[in-house]
Amino acid sequence: MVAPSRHIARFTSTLVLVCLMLTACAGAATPAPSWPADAIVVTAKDRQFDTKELQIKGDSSSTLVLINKDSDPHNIAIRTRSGFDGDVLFRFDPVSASTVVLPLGTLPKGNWFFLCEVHPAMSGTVFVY
Ligand SMILES: [Cu+2]
Repeated sequence: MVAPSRHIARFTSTLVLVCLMLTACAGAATPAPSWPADAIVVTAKDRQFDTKELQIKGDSSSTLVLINKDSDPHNIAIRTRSGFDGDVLFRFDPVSASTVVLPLGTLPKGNWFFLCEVHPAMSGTVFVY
């Protein structure tokens, strides 16, 4: 028969061990992405963007969020002309089935164009005001 004090000691050490394991697991988990309330959020699903027009404040740097729900890779490139013409104002490499949060920087005011470089039919206009 184990003395009650040894019982408590064993229970306490087991509890400490479980807590340490839980802490280690929580630390290893990838945190859910978060973004500012005024971020430009675009969702890609079934090879379509959920918007054809992005309205972006030109005076301050803003944040772009792409939520890609497809296993297909998608990205967003902002260019001064439609398709692959004109200058690139912003782009990032395509991602699959994930959410990316990126600083847009300060874009020049004007009417621009965006597209997915993998699926150019996924496109729209950008209004920087
Ligand atoms: Cu795409």
